[in-house]
Amino acid sequence: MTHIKILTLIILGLSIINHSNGSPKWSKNAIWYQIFPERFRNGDTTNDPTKETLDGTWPFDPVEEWSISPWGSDWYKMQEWEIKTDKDFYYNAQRRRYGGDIQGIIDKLDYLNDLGVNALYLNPVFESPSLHKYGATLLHHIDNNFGPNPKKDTAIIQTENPASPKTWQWTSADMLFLDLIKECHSRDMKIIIDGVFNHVGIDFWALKKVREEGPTSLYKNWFTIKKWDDPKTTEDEFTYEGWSGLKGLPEFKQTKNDYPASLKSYFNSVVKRWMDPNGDGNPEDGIDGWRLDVAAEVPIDFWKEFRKWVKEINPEAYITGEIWWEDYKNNKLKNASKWIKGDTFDGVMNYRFADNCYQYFIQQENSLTTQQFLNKIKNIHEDYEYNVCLGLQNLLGSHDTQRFISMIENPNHRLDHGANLKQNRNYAVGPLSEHNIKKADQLLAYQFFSPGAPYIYYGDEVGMWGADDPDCRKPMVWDDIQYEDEHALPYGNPRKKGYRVSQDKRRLNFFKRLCAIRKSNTSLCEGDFSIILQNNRTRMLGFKRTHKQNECLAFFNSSDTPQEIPKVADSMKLELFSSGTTRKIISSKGFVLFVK
Ligand SMILES: [Ca+2]
Ligand SMILES: [Ca+2]
Ligand SMILES: [Ca+2]
Ligand SMILES: [Ca+2]
Repeated sequence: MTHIKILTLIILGLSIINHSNGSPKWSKNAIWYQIFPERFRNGDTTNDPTKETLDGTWPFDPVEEWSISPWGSDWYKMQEWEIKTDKDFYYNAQRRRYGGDIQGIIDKLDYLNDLGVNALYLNPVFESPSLHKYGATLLHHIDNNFGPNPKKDTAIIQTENPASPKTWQWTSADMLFLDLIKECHSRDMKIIIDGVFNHVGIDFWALKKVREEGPTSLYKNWFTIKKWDDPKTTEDEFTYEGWSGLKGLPEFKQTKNDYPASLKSYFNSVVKRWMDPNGDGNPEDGIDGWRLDVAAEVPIDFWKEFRKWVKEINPEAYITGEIWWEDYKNNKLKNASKWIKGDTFDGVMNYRFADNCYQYFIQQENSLTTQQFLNKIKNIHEDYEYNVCLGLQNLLGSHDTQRFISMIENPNHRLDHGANLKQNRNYAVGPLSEHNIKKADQLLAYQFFSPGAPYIYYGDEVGMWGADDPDCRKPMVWDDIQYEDEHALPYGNPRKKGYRVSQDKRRLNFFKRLCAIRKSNTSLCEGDFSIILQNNRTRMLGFKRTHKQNECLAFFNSSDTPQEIPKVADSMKLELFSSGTTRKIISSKGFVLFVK
C-alpha cells in the first residue's frame, strides 16, 4: 500500500465577505437545471409546431412534406419526410420539431422538485421559428407554440405596435409562462431565462420594418445595413451584418461600446415586462434573472446599464453570462473577470470548471496532475474572487457540448472539440459502460462537493448520452413514453444490436442523493475551501469545506489503484462513497465524503 503524505496543507482562510457586486445568496445555494424547452416535455400536443412555423429560419429550405417527430423515435433514424429530401441527418435535424412546451415544464416541476434542483435555466422562450429560438422575431412574447393557443396569440400580436410597449398585450403563451414562474416560486424554485441581446432572426419586427421602409426607417441604426434593395431590380439586394457572418442571425449594431438609445429603450421594456410583469414594483411574479447569450460579443457598457435595470427591479436577481472560448483551436477558455469584477455579471457559465474536470478526471493521455488541476481551480478562485466562485454555474455540459456521459465514453475528445460522428466516425454514442460508472460518480461528486453551484443539463440525471449539437438536444427520456431502441447511425449501416432508451434509475438516484447532501450541508454551498491533500503520484486529492458548525471532507482517487485515506476523518461520519471504498481505503476512481 502506498504511503500517503499530505503534501501541502493550504488554508485559504477566506472569510465570507459580501462581494461588491452583491451576487445573490440564493445563487450559492442553487442547484441548477437547464431546460431546452423544445425537447424537455410535450405537455400539449394541440400547440405543436406546423410546417409553416419553420419559415424564416435555418436551413431556409421549405419542404413539401413535413411532420412533427415522434418523441420516442430512434434519434438518427430518418423520418419519412426526411428521406424524401435527399438531405442527410444533420441537415434535417435543424428542421425537426418534437413539440416540447411550457405546459410540459409545468407538468414536470414535481419531478424536478423530487430530484432536488432549485433553480431552472431555460434556453430562449421568445417567439422564433427556430428550434432553439436563438433567432427571435420579438422579445416581448413567449413563442406561441409553447403556449395553449398559437393561432389566437398570433392574432393578438398582430394588433400591437411592437415599438410601443403600451400596446403590448398578454398572449395565452405569455400567461402560461407567468403561471410557470408562479409554480416555480411556490416550490421555492428560481427561474432564469436566456437573454439574447446580440442577434435576432431574419423576421425580427424591427428588421422587417427596415426592410420595408428603407433608409428612412427609424430602426435602420439598430442594424448594420450593408446594402439597400434596389427597387429597379427584381432581386433583393438588402444585406446586413449577421452574427458569425450568418445572414440568418442579424446582429444589432454597436457604437462606442454601446447600443443605440432607441434599441436600449426596447430592451429596457422587455426586461421590465419579464421581471415584474404586473408592474406593481414587486418582482415576485417575474423571472429571477438572466443568462446572457454570447455575452462577450455584446458591448460591456450596455451590460452595465442592463445590470442597473435588473437590480433596480429585483436586487436579488442573478445575471450570468455565456463566456467561453478565447481561442477555440488551442482549447483556451476566456477568463471572465472583466465581466465579473466590473459591476456587470454575478456569475458565468463556468466552462473552465468543466474543461479542467475533464482534463483531470477523464482524459487518459496527458491528463492533468493533481497539482496542475488544483492550480487551475485556484486560478479561477483568484481571477473571480472566492466568494463569487460560490455562485458560479459549475457545469459539465450544456446544449452546446457533448453530454458528460459521452465525454467519459470518448476520453480523447475535449469539451466541444470534434465530439460528434460528423467529424469523428468512431465517436461512441451510447450509454455509459459498466466500467465507467465509478468515473461518472466521481466526477459528479466533485461537482457537487467543490465550490460553485452544481448544474445539471436536462437528461444527464437519467443517463442520457449524446454527442454535441444536435445530439445533446434529444428529447428527454421519460418513463411514460415508449422509445425505440437506437439502431440507426447517420453514416453506414445501423447497429445490429440497438441501445435501449430508458431512464437510468441508478444515475437518477445518485443525483438525488447528491442534491440532498448539498442541501443539508451549508459548507458545500457557502463554506470555505482548504486543500488538505494533493499528490501527483497517487492522484489523490482531498479538501475540507467549513461553514459555521458544518464541516465536510471529500477525497478523490483518480488513479487506477486503491489508495489510503488520511486519518484526519476518523471522528467524522461516512456520508457517501463509491463501491469498494471504506473508511480507510478509497477505491480506484473512487470518492468519499465525510461529514462532521
Ligand atoms: Ca406541444
Ligand atoms: Ca412559434
Ligand atoms: Ca431589388
Ligand atoms: Ca409584480
